[in-house]
Amino acid sequence: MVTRKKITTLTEFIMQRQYEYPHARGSLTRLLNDIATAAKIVNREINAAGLVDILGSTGSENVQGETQKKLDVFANETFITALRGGGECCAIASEENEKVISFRDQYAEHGRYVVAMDPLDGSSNIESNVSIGTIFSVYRRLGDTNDPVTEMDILQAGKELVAAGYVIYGSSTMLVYSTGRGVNGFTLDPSVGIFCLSHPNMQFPGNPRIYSVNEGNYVHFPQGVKSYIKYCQEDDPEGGRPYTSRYIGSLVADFHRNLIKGGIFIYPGTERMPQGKLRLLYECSPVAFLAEQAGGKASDGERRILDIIPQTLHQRSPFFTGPHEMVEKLELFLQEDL
Ligand code: P6P
Repeated sequence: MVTRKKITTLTEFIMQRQYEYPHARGSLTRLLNDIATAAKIVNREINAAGLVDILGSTGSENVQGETQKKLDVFANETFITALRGGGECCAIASEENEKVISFRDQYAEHGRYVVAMDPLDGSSNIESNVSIGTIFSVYRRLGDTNDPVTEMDILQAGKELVAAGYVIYGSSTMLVYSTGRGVNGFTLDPSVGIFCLSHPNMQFPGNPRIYSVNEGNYVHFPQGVKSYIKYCQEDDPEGGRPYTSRYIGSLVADFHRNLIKGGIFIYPGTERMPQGKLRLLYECSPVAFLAEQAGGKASDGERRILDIIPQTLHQRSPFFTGPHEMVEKLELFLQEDL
């Protein structure tokens, strides 16, 4: 008889973890399941995108002035619909929307949580069939559940996160998340539409040797970043160098590879964009939360990302994240550069 390994589904795992929180009432459990449901729907559209007219641009731009892809809009609407219908989330901050989306229907408006998300990160890679992702983060709302939601409910430091994670739509579709007790990865079995635990307790491996940066911007980087990149390229077999350069241009895909294989992700500020490109609230903070839960570190070069309180929804931040020894080495080069 073939003995099959016990499969733990995402739903079972979330329920099991719920009992570890004595005051849990199931709200977060339901919210995370709402996110997983939306991810499956988006995954289906991404996989079918090449066959139906859903590739390409909508002809409009998002708040960032970036061309909106049709899948961007589809993903954004899918997650908003799922979260509104689930009733546990009272408001959403999304890369695709300039302002907070607060739910006014009598059910969701009293939700205890708010979500900040990038519904489809890396969407510029869609046409080239490169892995893209959804980044999500969950906070308890600050105000009273009977009061209208304001931006202040969402503009919280990443250290206040209740949960954060990403979905990577790649050769397989995975949902990776943490509620502050480690990072766990679930792979979608498309034949039955179930996320199954495939990567329990994800941690950055020892002896990391990958650095990820868009070296096309090298000449505009701060000197400390230039010095660190040269350090990565130096021939030092004892130190495991030269490191390997890997960069996809899709944050979720780059971070996921670095988490599994061991590497640092670098997106610094430049003279033209001193705060870099990545957004603090719905890109840097959730990824930083996962990085720390996986034994790593995330900083803006000086400050711990999770300590930074966003002042605006779409605020950007320089972003350095990965194994702590790599981030700390880069921070030393940056300090020498001051
Ligand atoms: P660049 C995708 O557009 C994104 O927001 C992140 O997913 C990715 O890490 C970054 O931008 C890539 O930016 O300037 O290297 O193309």
